[in-house]
Amino acid sequence: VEASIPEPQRAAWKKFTPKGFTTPEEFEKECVRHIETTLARSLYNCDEFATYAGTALAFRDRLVLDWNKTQQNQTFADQKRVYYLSLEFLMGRALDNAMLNVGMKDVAAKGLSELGFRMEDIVSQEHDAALGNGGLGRLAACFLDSLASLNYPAWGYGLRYRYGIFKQEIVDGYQVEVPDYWLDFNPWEFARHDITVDIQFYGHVSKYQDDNGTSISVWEGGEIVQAVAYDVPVPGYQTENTNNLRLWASKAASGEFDFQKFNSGEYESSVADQQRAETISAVLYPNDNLERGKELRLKQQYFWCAASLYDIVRRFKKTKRSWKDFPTQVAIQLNDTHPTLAIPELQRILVDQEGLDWEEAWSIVSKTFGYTNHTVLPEALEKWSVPLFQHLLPRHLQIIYDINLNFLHYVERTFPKDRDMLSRVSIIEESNPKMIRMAFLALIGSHKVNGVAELHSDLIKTTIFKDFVKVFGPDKFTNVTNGITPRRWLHQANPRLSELIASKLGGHEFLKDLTLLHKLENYVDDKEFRKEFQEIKYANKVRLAKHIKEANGVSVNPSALFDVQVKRIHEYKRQQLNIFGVIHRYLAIKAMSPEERKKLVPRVSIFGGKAAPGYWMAKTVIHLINQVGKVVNNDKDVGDALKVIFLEDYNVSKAEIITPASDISEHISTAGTEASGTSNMKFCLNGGLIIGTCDGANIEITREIGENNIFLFGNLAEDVEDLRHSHLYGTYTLDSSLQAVFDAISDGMFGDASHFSALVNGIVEHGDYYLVSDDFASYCKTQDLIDEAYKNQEEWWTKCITTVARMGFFSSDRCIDEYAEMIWNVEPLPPKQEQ
Ligand code: GL9
Repeated sequence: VEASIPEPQRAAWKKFTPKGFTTPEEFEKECVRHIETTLARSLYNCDEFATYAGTALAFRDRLVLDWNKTQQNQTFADQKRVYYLSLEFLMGRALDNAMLNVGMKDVAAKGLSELGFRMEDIVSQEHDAALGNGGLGRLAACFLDSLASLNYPAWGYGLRYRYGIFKQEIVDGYQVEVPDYWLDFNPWEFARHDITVDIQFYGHVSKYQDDNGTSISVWEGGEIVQAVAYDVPVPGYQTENTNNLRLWASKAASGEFDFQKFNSGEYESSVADQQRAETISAVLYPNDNLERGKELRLKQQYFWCAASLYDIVRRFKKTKRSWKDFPTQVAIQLNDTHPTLAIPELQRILVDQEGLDWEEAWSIVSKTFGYTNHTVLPEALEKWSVPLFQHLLPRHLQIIYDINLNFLHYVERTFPKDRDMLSRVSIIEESNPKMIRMAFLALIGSHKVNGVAELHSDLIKTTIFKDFVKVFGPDKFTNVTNGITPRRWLHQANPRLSELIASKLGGHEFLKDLTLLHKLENYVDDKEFRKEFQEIKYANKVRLAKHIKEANGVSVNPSALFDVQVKRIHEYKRQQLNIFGVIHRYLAIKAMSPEERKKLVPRVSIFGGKAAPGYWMAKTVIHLINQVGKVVNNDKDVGDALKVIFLEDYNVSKAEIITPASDISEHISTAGTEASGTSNMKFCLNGGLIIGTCDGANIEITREIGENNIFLFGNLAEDVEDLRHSHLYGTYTLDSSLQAVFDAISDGMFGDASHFSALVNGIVEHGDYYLVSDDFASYCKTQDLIDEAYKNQEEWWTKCITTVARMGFFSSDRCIDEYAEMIWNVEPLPPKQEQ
């Protein structure tokens, strides 16, 4: 029942609706009030953390007012909404972003300094919201920012993990994982204990006849876990529009059963039940581009899909529209296959609970969903075993079989001569045990499928989804090249550059329309502008050097060329190619005379990234980087010519310091393996150049900024298959400089060689699947070109500035407009002007 203030009393209410602060004094008043009353602290025990909390709560108050209005507005507007379903939202810190979006950072900074604090120190007190692994989760966070900033009526749905991605510590050169408990103080979430959904697991399916004699399936028995909603406001930039991110937490259902147990003295076991229920949303699976088929993961997926769909359907039902309107009111985007269960779940709701017939229901379902594919790596494609599914979700298995049957009938009619086709496109893989191919289910149940960069979107049509292009035609498939939000990745991470650009373009309009950056090309030759641009890069490098000194105890020269590779550690991303290149450089330096060394461009090689806890090869790479760093950084012959740094615990807030400080960043995946990459865009937007392969969005970046402004190398995707074949069956000889690197490793130059034998043997003996040796010579040659290019400073800065000016295409705002038009068919809903 919806309660509401009666009309005659609303005037009184409106009189007292808070307005939010506008001056430093008003901000201070709010901040101090929160510290004194909400936190029960005083001026005698107020540290930086308490001040962060007071500041966050003061801004939260402002956000909540906008958020309430936005949600009201969306409810009354009665227009189509977007629901973005993602198991990961890698949000990072919220305060700085909230201050900038609301446009009150300067006001707060003044207020804080009057209270005796520095903004920078306060902002860095916040714990990252790290509910994601890497690019996929960060993309979801950028999309939420753009959806809110562009006034789209949109909600995100995810899981409220108690533990986000683990914290990485480096101990004796090895990665150690430490749990990330981040909820001690989280002012950005609102527990909605009144918004709950009961979620069923296990049990069995019974068939009954209804009054008309039609048979109906009922899912009975099993156990119930409760989903509780936690809402997080997502503010747009310079708009009152504030969207909602709803995260579900699991809790034991407070049913009679528990109560009985409790009363009969089984206190312990009733508490154990509760703990078991709570494990569903306890922890984020820390794998990137890898699927492991664990039961708890499947439970997470169903729990979240079922709760979200129940919520969406409940909201739709309030409009009293007929079911056939559902796809005109609701667009659901599946971020990878993780939420694919939403498809059979909606079919189940419509058929089993709402009584629609199968065809009618399926036509609604398949118009509602869109599916984004984020990888072609076979080890990342989700498959669930049929027996596990049968056990956990018996009714869904039946529904999937029926979806498959209808689909295969259609394929059989359309391609009567191609018998093999049926087994190739079947949702069920006829293995032992049988497996459910989630990507096929997602594709069949969606009206559009998209990849995340042009090459990737082409590849899915010629590899994993080849047959489906024949079945559905090419129009079902499309591309939306990834993007990043310029608010966080330029304005927030690099405020000085943002101000410099604003001073030339007449304001910050470019943060809402990034294509305006092209006007910077007028300043490429402007002496004053170039000088300031360089000074900003230098200041950002000084800041990173300071961080490196504090974190690693190594002094690096801010005038050196900063070469950065920060991303999850994965063989396909080829950090091993980078570190072998570093060793090659080290050997070259050792062979030089002191005079020759002086002529070198000094270089700092900076690495960062987490390895999945069970991924041994990735952990070996981390170990090798650290060992090389230990040797190189302490070698007197080398000095400033080369430093090797591994930055611990790479995350969003560290990325905000690292990204603006790079001269060259590395995006060097084996061609055809990195679906898009998004940090490549971030580095370019911050005036760094990149070295990269013809892979993912590097290709569009090259097209936009021009071949002269990027350092491309290596084999092409179309040649990868043949090269792999030649490693296995041809006569292949290893490049001699790579051989020298391997010799140095086996000689024990970087410690016990046996630690690295798997890494080396993977290349020398086991087929070099990621083609490190094939690309090594071209990689090293390109690194030499970079040194040469850096010596010509005038030309270097021309490249950097030109790159920034041509990054307009890579705003996530552009992505969201493309999704809205091509896939969702939704319109923005501007905030209502107050009368
Ligand atoms: C990824 C791709 O590997 C990236 O190339 C891509 O930029 C992002 C976003 O589209 O998606 N796919 C994928 O599984 N991950 C990606 O980063 N991994 C995770 O973050 C889990």
